[in-house]
Amino acid sequence: MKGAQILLEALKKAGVEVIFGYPGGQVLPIFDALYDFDVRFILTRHEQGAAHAADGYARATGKTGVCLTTSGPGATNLVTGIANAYMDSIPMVAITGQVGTHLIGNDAFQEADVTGITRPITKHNFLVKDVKDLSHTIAEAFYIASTGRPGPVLIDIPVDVQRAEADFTWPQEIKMRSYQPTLFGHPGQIKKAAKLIAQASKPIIYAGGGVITSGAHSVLKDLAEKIQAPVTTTFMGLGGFPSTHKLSLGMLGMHGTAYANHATMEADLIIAVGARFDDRVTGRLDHFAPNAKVIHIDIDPSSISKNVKVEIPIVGDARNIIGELLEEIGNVPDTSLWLKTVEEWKKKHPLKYKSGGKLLKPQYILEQLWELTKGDAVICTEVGQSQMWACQWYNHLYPRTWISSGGLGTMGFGFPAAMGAKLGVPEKDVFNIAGDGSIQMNIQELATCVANKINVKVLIFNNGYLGMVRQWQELFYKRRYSYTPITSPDFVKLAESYGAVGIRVTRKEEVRKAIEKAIKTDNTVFVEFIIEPEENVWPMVPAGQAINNMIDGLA
Ligand SMILES: Cc1ncc(C[n+]2csc(CCOP(=O)(O)OP(=O)(O)O)c2C)c(N)n1
Repeated sequence: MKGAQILLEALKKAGVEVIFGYPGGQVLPIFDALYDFDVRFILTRHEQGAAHAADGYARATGKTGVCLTTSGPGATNLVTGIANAYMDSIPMVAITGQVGTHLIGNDAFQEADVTGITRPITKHNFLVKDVKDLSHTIAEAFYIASTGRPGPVLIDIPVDVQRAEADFTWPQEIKMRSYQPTLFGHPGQIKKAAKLIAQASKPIIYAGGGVITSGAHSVLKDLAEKIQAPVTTTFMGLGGFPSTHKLSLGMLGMHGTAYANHATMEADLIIAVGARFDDRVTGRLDHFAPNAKVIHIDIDPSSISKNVKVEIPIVGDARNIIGELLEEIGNVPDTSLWLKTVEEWKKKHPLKYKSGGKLLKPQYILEQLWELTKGDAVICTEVGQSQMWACQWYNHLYPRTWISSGGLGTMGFGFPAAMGAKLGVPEKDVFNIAGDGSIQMNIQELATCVANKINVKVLIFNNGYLGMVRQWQELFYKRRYSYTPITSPDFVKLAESYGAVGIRVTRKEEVRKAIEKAIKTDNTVFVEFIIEPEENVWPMVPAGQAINNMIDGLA
């Protein structure tokens, strides 16, 4: 077989159902092979869209997302999408064409050193120089991307390798001496953890994206209920524990709930599961949770004690380890007083916003969206205030229904990610919550949606500003709104010009009807809500402060 055919056969063996990408000179042999190959190919309108769509597909399904582009600019246009997947530990295989092997290093037309460029933002990358290595490399790439702490893997394939011939082989099993993720917890550590849990009086569970990745949501609930510990999730962990549960504290950190932040700071034991103590969560590190001992369950040993010193690390898969812990725990702590204190915080510092007034409130829109979907939809977002309101004002109940750029905070992620998610779970309603700034970053994907009948519902919260930056300027730069007011096209006409549907909403009474119409419409829909321009996200922990040092403009 030719290299290009080997690639496609290998993708099929790896279970790939959909590829997002864009053609060009150095992938012509692959596109020629694709012409009559039985796999769904989605031609995006920008390579960045392809990377984010593969990422959204992966988050919605748990499978590895795949994108394919040409060399040079095609490959460099993937960079943000790869970095985004890397920061959020999303399994992705990115395939790029490369100039012929004899030209590499020559500054050839559309040559870019993409393995060099992506080394710090991939879990691993490969340059395939011999067609005989191709199928095995692809098998390894999928194995690396999807196991351990998942992440993006890039395979760069020179055009002559795509044309060269070799036998197709597919390994039954991948074994790599240098890469063997630990799956089960060390029994000694599990015992120690169970003991510490029994002695705690103010425990909390701090659950991150690893809960979603490992499918630990149901055992996590068992653990929380067994030891009667409140649960706070990170941004990446939303949906890992139902936010309507009595023990739920919602999200912690910079825009977390006040009660999650107070509980974290007061806790005497933090059970961290698949979370990495990033700065948006910890705030000022030397003030973080001063009285807490920490049990840290994580599949990636390099994240243990990286930011916060840990008493009991347990390396392995979160679902396995929680299962092991559940078996080991005999005595459970008495947390009744602690839960009472938490309830008081919840009563004293609920999430709130000022309703009334003429202008639309974004929080109200999200409450209506929740009422209409009851947590069953997939909620994707762009980045900014609208993203934070979507964390706070929509109840996240199920894993893989929250798709948002956490670590990198990439404006322009949500729309293509929603497209990928909808292809992965077509039976679900998929929404993208967008600011008027972010949506303009990958708006070209409207054409991809319409051409492929991918019906995503984009709710644009139009405040006329790059709102989150404006909020910081308001609070910390004396309201000097330097280049944050932003104009937009007529989103309704724009959607219509692409063959999609556009709706504009200015009044509260229209909100519910508009969302209902969007859900019923068998097409991509842009719903533009003209919202209060200077609404802020509260509470907020100013950068560099301890997380119980919150400001709340409504207090
Ligand atoms: C690609 C990219 N560029 C810049 C930023 C910095 N940034 C963070 S939030 C934000 C404003 C987002 O504005 P908008 O999309 O209108 O959403 P809003 O905050 O108003 O809800 C900006 C510019 C970013 N996160 N990503």
